[in-house]
Amino acid sequence: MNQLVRIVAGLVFVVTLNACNQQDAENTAAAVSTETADEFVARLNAELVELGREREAAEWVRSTYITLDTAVIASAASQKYAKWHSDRVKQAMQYEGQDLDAKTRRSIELLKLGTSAPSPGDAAKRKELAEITTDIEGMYGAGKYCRSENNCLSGSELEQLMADTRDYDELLEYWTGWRQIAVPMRDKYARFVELANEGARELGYSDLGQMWRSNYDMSPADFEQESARLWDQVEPLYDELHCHVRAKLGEIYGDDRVPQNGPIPAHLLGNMWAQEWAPIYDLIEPYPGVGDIDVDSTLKTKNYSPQEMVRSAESFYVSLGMPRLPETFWERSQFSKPRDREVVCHASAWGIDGGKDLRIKMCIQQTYDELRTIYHELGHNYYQGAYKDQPRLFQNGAHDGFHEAIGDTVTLSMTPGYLAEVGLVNASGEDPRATINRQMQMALDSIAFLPFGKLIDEWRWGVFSGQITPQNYNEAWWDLRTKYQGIAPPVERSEADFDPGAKYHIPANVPYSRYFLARILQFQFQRALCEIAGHDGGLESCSIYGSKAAGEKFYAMMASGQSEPWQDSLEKLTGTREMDATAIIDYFAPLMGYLKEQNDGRSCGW
Ligand code: X8Z
Ligand code: ZN
Repeated sequence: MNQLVRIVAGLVFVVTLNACNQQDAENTAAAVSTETADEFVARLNAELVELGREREAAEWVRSTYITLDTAVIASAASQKYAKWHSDRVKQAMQYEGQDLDAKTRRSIELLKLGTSAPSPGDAAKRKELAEITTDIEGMYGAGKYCRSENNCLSGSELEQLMADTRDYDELLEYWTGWRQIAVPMRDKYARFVELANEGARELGYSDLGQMWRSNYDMSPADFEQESARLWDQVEPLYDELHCHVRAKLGEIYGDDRVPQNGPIPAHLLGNMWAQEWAPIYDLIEPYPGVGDIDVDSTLKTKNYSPQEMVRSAESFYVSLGMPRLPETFWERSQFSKPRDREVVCHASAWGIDGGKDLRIKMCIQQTYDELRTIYHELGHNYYQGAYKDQPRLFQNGAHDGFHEAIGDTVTLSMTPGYLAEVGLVNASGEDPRATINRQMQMALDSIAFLPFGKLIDEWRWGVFSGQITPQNYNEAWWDLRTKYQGIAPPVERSEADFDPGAKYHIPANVPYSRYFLARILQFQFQRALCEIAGHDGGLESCSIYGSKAAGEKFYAMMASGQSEPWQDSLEKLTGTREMDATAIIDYFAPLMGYLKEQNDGRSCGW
């Protein structure tokens, strides 16, 4: 049997492929009582190695070829893993209360947490859950909005149009059009919640949200507080950015469409979900034309191929002393959207065969946004490669936010200096106005993202705990969107809609707090790495490109995987055991000065 840790859009879950049939699992179950806990853990790790291949192959084929048949294959593989998981968690209970070695105890705890959708023990329910999860992710992947009979747009095409279009009504059409794909998911999602909650309760959690919050080496209640604390730290940055962007959009679309004392219409921010706003940089650019940061046009003029864009990211990691990607990465990855079939375009990185068979799955377009996503995805692949010698149960990020933060950290080093060095922009001289321009471009992604990153799981925590019910799914969603992001739906929504389902991570059931944590950790990592690299000057001007010393320390942390509490890993790299937003605050200090000046006299808030 063999196990794989797969990261799908950042989702890291222990995926097992059962080479043995149910009979085998039961036979082994009968034999466990004589096993010591250490022997049991050794067996789990060995079984996981064995289990991996079939499930991973099924998942890969399903994601790169969405058909009825691949749904059958993927859901069968998922059921096998779920059965193995329930059996082994039950067996593990016999070690409760025993005095165990710390690594053994951790392994057993991680076994329990090794799925984001635990199945009930009942076989019929297990089947139902596997079919629903496969089905709704497929509905998302194959989702389309048809403007007319022969003119249908896929999710990634609509995403690009949201980034490129500035016309209010056209944007509205794409925004509402895409959300139609989620309507049929509503009932299935409600049933998914019931089943996965039942699975979580069988594992001893009060609901699935509590189980998700248990994966951070602290109590679920402490984690909730921790994420609230981090949000409090960064909220003032967001408020300034929101205020300024709203004013600019008001100038463009008119104050009747963008009221200057209320939330921003959600379709005007350059992104289908208003989660990252860099595409509207052209509308917000503080000093027009100062400093060349137009990577999009270089990619187009030089006609970069998807492979060349990926090579550029690989070269960055190699410059830190990390290995080249294996030849099989180039043979087996999906870089472009196939013309003849449906695929899940949402970017993901795969560490198949315990990190020996690395792949990405993307539908790469020639844009700077996509280039940064590639650097992000390779962060996952390099992490997977770095911890490949750990036992399977430890082959994971220190916590899931670490997994997201590796590539995010690297993107901070894509400074104008770096981009000029690799020929993606022209070299520009020192000009403080160029710094503000670049910071604005970055803040439109990094800072704009923070409330979104926070609220997605807050909605799900409410859904899983029963505080949010199917009768108010959509209303609760928009309440959180308005509370945190200060945005509002541009047309009336109702409970006939299911807007959460139009965001990939909901139908794909990928926990989202990881991205919120990563957007804070990346700056903390960067501060530590820049110090090691001997950077002189403000954090915003630091690129660790070419620093073997920084790379070595980074890779050492990555190689630990999830073998120790994340606080230990963080301390080794940064000298502190706490996640902390002061680095992001320091980083954007120059921009904050500019924003405060601009917002002077405006009335902010919504
Ligand atoms: O899902 C992703 C990555 C895959 S791990 C492309 N991200 C989140 C999203 O797209 O919503 C990266 C940023 C946040
Ligand atoms: Zn990711």
